[in-house]
This record gives sequence, C-alpha cells and structure tokens, in this order.
Amino acid sequence: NTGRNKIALIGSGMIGGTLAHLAAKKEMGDIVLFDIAEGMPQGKALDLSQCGPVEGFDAKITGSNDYADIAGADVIIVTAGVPRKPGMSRDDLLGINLKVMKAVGEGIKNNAPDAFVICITNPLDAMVWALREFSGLPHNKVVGMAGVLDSARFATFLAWEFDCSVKDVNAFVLGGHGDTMVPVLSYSTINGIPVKDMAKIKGISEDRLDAIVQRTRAGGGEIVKLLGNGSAYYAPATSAIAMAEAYLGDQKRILPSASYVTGKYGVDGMYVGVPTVIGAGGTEDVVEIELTEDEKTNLKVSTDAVEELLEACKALDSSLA
Ligand code: A3D
Repeated sequence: NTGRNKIALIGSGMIGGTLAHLAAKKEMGDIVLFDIAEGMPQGKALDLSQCGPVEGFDAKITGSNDYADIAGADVIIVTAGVPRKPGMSRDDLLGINLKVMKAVGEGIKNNAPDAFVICITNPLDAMVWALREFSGLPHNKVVGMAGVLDSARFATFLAWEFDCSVKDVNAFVLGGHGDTMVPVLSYSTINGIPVKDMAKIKGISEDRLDAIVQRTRAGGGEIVKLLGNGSAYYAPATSAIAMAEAYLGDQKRILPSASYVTGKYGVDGMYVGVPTVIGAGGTEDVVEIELTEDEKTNLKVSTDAVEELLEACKALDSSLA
C-alpha cells in the first residue's frame, strides 16, 4: 500500500483514457488502466505519465491486461465493452456487453472485492445490475453513472437558452439512461429560481422548454451522429470522476445515479436513476422526491423499459435468472 488511493479503470478506450487523464490531473491516486487489447493500455499509460512533468502531477499510471493488477483498488470505473455506432440504440449493445460484464464482474470479485465500482457501460441500467450480480459485491458498492451526465446535458441546454452561467443551473434527471429518461423541470432551478418561473420572467415559451427536455433525452445520440464513430467521452468521464470524488472524500453529495432501489419510487429490486447520497459508505441513501402525476407516468415508462432489459439479460445468461 502506497498510502495513496488506487483507481482501476476497466476498459481503456475513449472514456477510460479520459478518466485516467482527469484522475491524474486531480491527483486522485495511482491509476491502473486495464483492457483486453494488448499494448493499448500500456501505451496510454506511458503517454499519460509523460503529462506529469509538464502538468506537475504525481500519479503512478500503469497499463495492464492482467486482473491481478487491480488488486487493492479503492475505486473501479468500468467502461469495458463496445460503444454505439450511428443508428444503434443503447439496447442494441446488450448481448455483447453482457458477456463483457460477466468477465469484468468475475475479475473484480476475485481481485478487488472492497472497491467502490462505478459502471458506465451501456445499456447502463441493465449492465450495472448484471455487473453487480456477476461480481457479488454489496449493492451499495456498485453504482451506475448516467444521471450526472444527463443532468449536465440538461443544464448546458438550459444555460444556453436562459443565457446564464452553467454554474447557476441545477438540473435534474430521473429514470433509466435511455430515450425514456425523465428530465424533471419542477426540480430544476437557476440559482434557486424554478426554471418555469425564470422562463416566465425571460419570456421563454413552454415549447422551448419542451424542446430542451427532448434534446436532453436525445443528447447522447446527437453526439454519436456528429462523431460518426463512437460516442461521447469527455462529459461521461468528467461525470464519473465527480462520483468517485464523492466516495473518496466522503462528500455525501446528492448525485443522480443508477442505484439499487428497493421500494422507493414504486421500484423493487432494480437499478434505476435516482437522487443518491454518495459518501464513504458508497451509495448511502436514495432520496425520494415528490413527483407530479405526469412525471410519475414518465418514470414508470422508463423503469418498465429497464425491466424489459433485465428480462432480456436473464434470457441470455441463465446464471442471472
Ligand atoms: P471504447 O473507446 O470502445 O472503449 C471500450 C474499451 O473496452 C475498448 O478499449 C475495448 O478494448 C475494451 N473492452 C472490450 N471488451 C473488454 C473486456 N472484456 N474487458 C476489458 N476491456 C474490454 O468505448 P468508450 O470508452 O467510448 O465507451 C465505453 C462504454 O461506455 C460503451 O458501452 C458506451 O456505450 C458507454 N457510454 C455510456 C455513457 C453513459 O452515460 C452511461 C456515456 C457514453 C458512453
């Protein structure tokens, strides 16, 4: 033990490499980049290490193809799998990425069972559930990143529309990470002023707000289409780092995360995006806010979509049934 935190990144592709860069710049700890591709994580680790003298950070960054090297990790962030191509839905990734989650879950179980695990691999809500099942870790130590990103997208679009600083926007998204996610305007504010009130003050129509909600829902696809190859990685990595920092610093932040819900929001035994307290205990609590009838209906559509994916996972892998 070096006395520093250890951060293991399973998957060293576009998000994995960006995660390593951010974690090193923030001196969050020593970093292991793991991937099945040989040479690539080692190459990225060397390249990133050489940022150190320029940037002035102390972090040991290594690349690996051996799960033994993740031993003792405090935080593990999982991006292993394949991303979307234009025209693919997140759900199209299910079969391929489910097998990847099995390998990753076993790697974590055998080498780093005390870590706090943040899953990013899509389809998110199903993959985080499967990863938890395969790893056997307690539910409070396995969480999915999606809500921080979806809320950041929502906040970006709101700040543009209201011509205000993103720092003053607090945007709120609930539900699964898919086209049925539920951006919640009633809990979104501009420096404490409800968005709907601010819209009246600024003369912004409901149609404009609806368009922002719709653009948020399709925010990932908009980037996939523009990139033409692969999906977003800067903001997804930034979002997962915020969650890792909340855990390592016992910050007790309330972050929208795919957490295991048992009872609240009418959900039982599923991972779904909800406001979650993240601190040293992992996901310490789920905050159940009051929703309008419309929001409840939308959330139900979203959780039903997640449930369908879980059934599909169970059909593909009998050990999950
Ligand atoms: P990419 O750059 O392809 O990186 C994925 C890496 O995983 C590649 O380097 C692969 O070699 C590696 N890999 C594949 N199989 C395994 C395995 N069995 N063990 C270890 N590594 C493996 O993709 P990316 O970094 O752009 O995206 C990674 C994942 O994140 C994809 O599933 C995306 O759909 C997902 N994603 C989720 C969000 C959310 O908000 C939830 C946002 C953006 C992307």
